[in-house]
Amino acid sequence: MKIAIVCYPTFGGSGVVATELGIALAERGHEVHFITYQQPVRLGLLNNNIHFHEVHVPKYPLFQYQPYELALSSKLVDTIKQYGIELLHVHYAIPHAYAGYMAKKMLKEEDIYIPMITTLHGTDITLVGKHPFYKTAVTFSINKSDVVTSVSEDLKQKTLAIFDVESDIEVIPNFIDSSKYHNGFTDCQRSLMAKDDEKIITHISNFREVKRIPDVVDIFYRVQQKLPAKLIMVGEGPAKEKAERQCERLGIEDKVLFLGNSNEIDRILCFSDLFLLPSETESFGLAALEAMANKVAVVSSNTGGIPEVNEHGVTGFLSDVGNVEEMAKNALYILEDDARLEEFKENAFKVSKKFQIQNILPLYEEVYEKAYKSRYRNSY
Ligand code: GMT
Repeated sequence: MKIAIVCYPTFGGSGVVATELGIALAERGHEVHFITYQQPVRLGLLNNNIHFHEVHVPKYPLFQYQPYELALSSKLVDTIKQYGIELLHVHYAIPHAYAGYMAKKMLKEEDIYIPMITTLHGTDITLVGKHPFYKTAVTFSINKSDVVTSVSEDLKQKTLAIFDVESDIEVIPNFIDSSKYHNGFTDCQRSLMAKDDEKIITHISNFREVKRIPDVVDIFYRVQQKLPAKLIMVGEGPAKEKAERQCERLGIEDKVLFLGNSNEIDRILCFSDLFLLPSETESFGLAALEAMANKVAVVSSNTGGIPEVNEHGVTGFLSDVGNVEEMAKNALYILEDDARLEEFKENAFKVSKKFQIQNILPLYEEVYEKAYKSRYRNSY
């Protein structure tokens, strides 16, 4: 099938999922066209089955805001026509589903019927999407999608509660491709990061407020008072600088490494013992799943879809948002006994297998088939 994928090309979870999905579809023989404003960061080399089309938004002095949706929908129409694309899959409702619907409408004028799948990822619903300034348009674009998928049951329920959704929502969880994680790197050099007796705790995110970065530092501060440990912070975002200052204030700056964005998170997770995800809201928690696939136990909040990934007492522990005292206690419980730590790590790995790409990809292919078959009956 010829599939166009629209996503954010950045390090955010939705962009990562869209990119990995596109790569996997291409490996299965589909022709995949990424359409976005920049080559997705997780996308490596392009080939016969993987194409990238950049959306350009020309600057004009009159515009206070560049009309990205307009440029995107034009690009979609042109690319779909040029390559005979059969299906459009947009990741993150805002503004992709809206632009996708416009493209679908324009193409219909030329008797081209293209089904649109919208995958909801989280903040497009729980934070941004429900804002009264966006809600009407987001509801409209969800209802005009031919298939709507959400990355967790929790996100599905929240979408149904917040929006007046007429269409059914299929839950297709996020996935990992563990063939990409070797975990036996000959260069998994833990000694570069920490001393032998130190445990390594990791956090990976885009350092936005919703991730509760101060809680990550606070939990680590409590843990390192009881056992030798290092904290590795991976990612960039608005909350990073404040976290650096918080570490200085607490006098733990020599125990915390801020690595910035990385395309090699498996190398970092390879020497990590514990992953922290104390988020305010999290529709799924892809970073936690990636940690688990690399045999890393998880201490997290119990918000949103995280309980669908991190199993309490099995792969790690879950606490109420903001309960840093309990999260630190749970982290210590896992870390202070080597045999117990090993058990949590193994469990994390085992549970992550449920989310193997081989199990999830056919679910997407199924909805593609369904949407394609009913393309003439779709909503316009
Ligand atoms: O919050 C992020 O890390 C980025 C955001 C995005 O849309 O790029 O992530 C959301 O989508 C991910 C992939 O489906 C989920 O794993 C994250 O839980 C979700 N983030 C939130 O709900 C806050």
